Amino acid sequence: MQGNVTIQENGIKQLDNYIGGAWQEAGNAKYTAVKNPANGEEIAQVRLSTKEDVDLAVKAAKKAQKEWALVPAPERADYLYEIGRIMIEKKEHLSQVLTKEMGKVIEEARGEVQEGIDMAFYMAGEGRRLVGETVPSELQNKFAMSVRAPIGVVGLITPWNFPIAIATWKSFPAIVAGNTFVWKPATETPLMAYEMALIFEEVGLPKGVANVVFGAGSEVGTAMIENPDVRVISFTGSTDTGRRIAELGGRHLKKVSLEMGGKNAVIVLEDADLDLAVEGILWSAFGTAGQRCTACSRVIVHKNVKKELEQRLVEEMKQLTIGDGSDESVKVGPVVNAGSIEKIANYVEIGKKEGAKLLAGGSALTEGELAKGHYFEPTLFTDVKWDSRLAQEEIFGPVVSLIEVESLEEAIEVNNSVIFGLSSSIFSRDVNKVFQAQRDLDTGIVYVNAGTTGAEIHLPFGGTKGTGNGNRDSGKAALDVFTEWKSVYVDFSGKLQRAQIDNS
Ligand code: UN1
Repeated sequence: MQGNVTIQENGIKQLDNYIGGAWQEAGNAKYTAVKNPANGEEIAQVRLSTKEDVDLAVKAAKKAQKEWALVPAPERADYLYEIGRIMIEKKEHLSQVLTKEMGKVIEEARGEVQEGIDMAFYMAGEGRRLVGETVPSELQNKFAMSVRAPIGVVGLITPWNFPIAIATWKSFPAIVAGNTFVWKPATETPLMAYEMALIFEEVGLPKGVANVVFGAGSEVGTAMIENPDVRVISFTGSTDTGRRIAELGGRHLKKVSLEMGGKNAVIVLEDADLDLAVEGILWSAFGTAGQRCTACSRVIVHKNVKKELEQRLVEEMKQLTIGDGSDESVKVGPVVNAGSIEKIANYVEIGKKEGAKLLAGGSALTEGELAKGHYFEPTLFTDVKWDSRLAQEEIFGPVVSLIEVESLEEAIEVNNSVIFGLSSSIFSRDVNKVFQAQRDLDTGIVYVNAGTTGAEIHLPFGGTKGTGNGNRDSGKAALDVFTEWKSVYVDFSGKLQRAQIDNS
């Protein structure tokens, strides 16, 4: 079929960029190995692109954009319907590759691919909406409306933890709105981007609409931001990188949309259904080995149920099977790489020094088969001080900190004390408390009687404060990132009418 990858003698695929509808030649490009975090096996090699590669891709995208913008939006949407259909056909294959390159357990990988499929059909529907407004003019015989206009070439920078879902959150609204894009996936997860490029090619998306450039953020990301023809940068990733992108983007007057860290909490009140709370905490804390922006990393618990919750969590944590995520019975897969293990272990040490009490886990797993991959035990601390580093900083691994409080008001204050504001959750059966919480929790997403993960694609996804910069991925809010509002006035009076003057 399509796709032009060099297969090396040992069977390893060498991934090159997809630019202007063609697969770039290897030339004298440099490559780096992509490894399965579950067992350290090399599964591909990915090109480390240069500024020249980026500029080539932007040029192709710019060339394609003028014509693409003139294709009627419902017709642009037809490509998304087709992409969605092929993703359904390939769902199992994509899920298997996803687990292999990123490590999440296969059931979650299937869920993530489904999230991408959902996004395809949802955004395809936007092709027949892209709603603007018609409003009365203040002057006679004058018509006023606002329309969503495409912006141009957009740059997408996506993370390794949701290598397909987040890419669809950004590329699909970009496509339907009439933009063309250059996408830099994370170097840890290029296979998902390669698979998506194959699908873009298969549906016959006009050349240059979708471009994939592999490589490091420092080289490829920077070149994208500095290229004057890239009008928007949409980024999901770490707070440090996001800050650098905002700074550089600011200098170049780029529209920048950022989705960054989280320090999400589950609040458990004394009237909560504890069985449900335990399930919700385990799923949102240890799913994806805690490597979701939305992962639960704090549990804020009322003092009257603290002991019981601790006991139940410790008990249930023993049931979590850890291992290679392609094994259907495994509940917790590996973390992404050795650097991640080091960071998590470092936070465990910080927690101990800060006086938090370790109730479960706390170590990397290095026995037997697990030694080949990067595994960390699901870890639970209690008696954590709300303002300690353990309770304030993003760890991005399977570590949960329990914090005791005496009231709903205190729980909300503790929840809101972190610099992030992505997701929060409350378990309670008291409708008054629940409504007070959903009003006062300062996060972009609030769950009631569910954990902190599980966002659906037709609602806005994003956070307050240090999690973002006011934009949202997914839902129709995503269109605000990828369109420019244009206000159009049509005067059919045949004379000069001055607004604010001739009608007063
Ligand atoms: C992320 O972790 O960046 O709500 C995305 C969820 C998923 C998306 C997470 N639907 O957990």
